[in-house]
Amino acid sequence: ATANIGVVGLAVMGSNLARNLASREGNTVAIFNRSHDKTEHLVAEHPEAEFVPTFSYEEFAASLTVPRTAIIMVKAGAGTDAVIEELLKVFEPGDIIVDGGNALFTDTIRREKAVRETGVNFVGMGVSGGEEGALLGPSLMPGGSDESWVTLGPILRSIAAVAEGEPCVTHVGHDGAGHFVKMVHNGIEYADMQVIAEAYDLIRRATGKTPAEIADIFAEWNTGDLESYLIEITAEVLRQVDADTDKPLVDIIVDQAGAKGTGGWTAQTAIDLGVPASGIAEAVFARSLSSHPEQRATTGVLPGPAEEFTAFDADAFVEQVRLALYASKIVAYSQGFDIIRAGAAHYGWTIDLGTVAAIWRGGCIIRARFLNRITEAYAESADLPVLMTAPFFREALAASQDAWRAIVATAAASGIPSPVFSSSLAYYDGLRAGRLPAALIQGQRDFFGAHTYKRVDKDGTFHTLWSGDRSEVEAVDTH
Ligand code: NBP
Repeated sequence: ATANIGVVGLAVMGSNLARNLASREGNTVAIFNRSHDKTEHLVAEHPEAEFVPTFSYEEFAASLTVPRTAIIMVKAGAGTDAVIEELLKVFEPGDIIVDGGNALFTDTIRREKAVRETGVNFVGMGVSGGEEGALLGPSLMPGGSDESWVTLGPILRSIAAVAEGEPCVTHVGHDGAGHFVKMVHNGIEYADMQVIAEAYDLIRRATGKTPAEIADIFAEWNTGDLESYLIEITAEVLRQVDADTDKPLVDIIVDQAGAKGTGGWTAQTAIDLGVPASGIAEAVFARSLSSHPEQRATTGVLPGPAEEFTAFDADAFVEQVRLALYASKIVAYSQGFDIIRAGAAHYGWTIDLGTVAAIWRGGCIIRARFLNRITEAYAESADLPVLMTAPFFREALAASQDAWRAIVATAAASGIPSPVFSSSLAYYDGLRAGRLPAALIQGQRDFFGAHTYKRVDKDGTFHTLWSGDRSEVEAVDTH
């Protein structure tokens, strides 16, 4: 046995992660793929890497030093279960199986429980940063047991991205905590991308600026509070010109956004946990709306404004949009951390929210300067009930909200869709509201379903005899 770590699954993510591992001092990497040609190809292409190519699970296990540690990077779902089954035949108690695929966290909880019974450790690990991250340094979100972190920690620290001197990896929490946090990362990513898209759309429609001019605006924004990978690549995409037509590429791309599902998982999980992550959910729905051409054929059928608005002062409008984007982004992150906190409480994980923000500063798609502020907010107050109530964010929201309201109002009046700008504002005002019409909802629920209500002036649970004499009775709370 000569390899200290192994990788199973050598498609783009697995081979890049294997190369990343092999490039770090002291690592020898056993590699295995179901189809042998990928293994042979990787070895042939990278003679410089310390690989031990293997062609059976037995050979793979025999090449690993004990405790054996293998990272699985195969298609999430049945592929992962198939590989775990094979590895369990050749691994021994104390060995570690890491699933680096995009697994649904509930699958990870199930797998961890089943694998633990064999004495082998199972770690579900979120990996963010795409192909380039896997090769040069991803943000890593491992869950699993404390015991496996002892062996895994140093290896993962050596391959992770580095942000401000710190490797972007932490032991997030037990069993499915890592995949849960990765899922929420992706949900936040959906919202972040959508608010950027809404900003671009509003600027373009209201100022008539070209995509290249708007690229300059995003490049400028990338030097301030909004500095982030997504703002940076937005400028690149907007500047791209199509070689065939000489038009901006963004005008040639079909306007139907795809999705691989992790944003939807985040929204579903938020609903299951009762967390109002409306910005993230709206971002998921915005993609689904875009992808239904048969429904969108209602263009010109449904009445409404002409989706036109001309900004009187283009520069001032652009600045208002920047502030609206910033405020909506704060809401999306606040909602995302809310989901993590609720998930941790529900599943019994201890998750340090400030550290989660810190390990997202490098390697991953939502890496941003902004995340430092989140780490600081939780360092000051670890049990902050709503992230955006931290002083820094409160001040940012105070400074941006007039612009935010103006932009949402303009978008609504002009018929320009801005689902995340506007739903984030509604959420924000919902939190601020002293009293909500939820009281009326309770009245309605009591009317048709005898669901009872509480009173503001005394304890207890009450029901009005709506179909009787409409007097109130104290009810036994069965909920
Ligand atoms: P794919 O998701 O395309 O999966 C292809 C790999 O899965 C190949 O190695 C294939 O082996 C293997 N595989 C399958 Br399919 N079924 C298998 C089975 N029953 N037994 C053994 N191996 C099986 O690869 P990827 O795009 O490199 O992604 C790998 C994982 O990383 C996925 O879970 C993905 O969601 C996750 N991820 C991807 C990104 C990204 O940016 N792409 C980012 C973060 C995480 P074969 O060669 O024999 O067919």
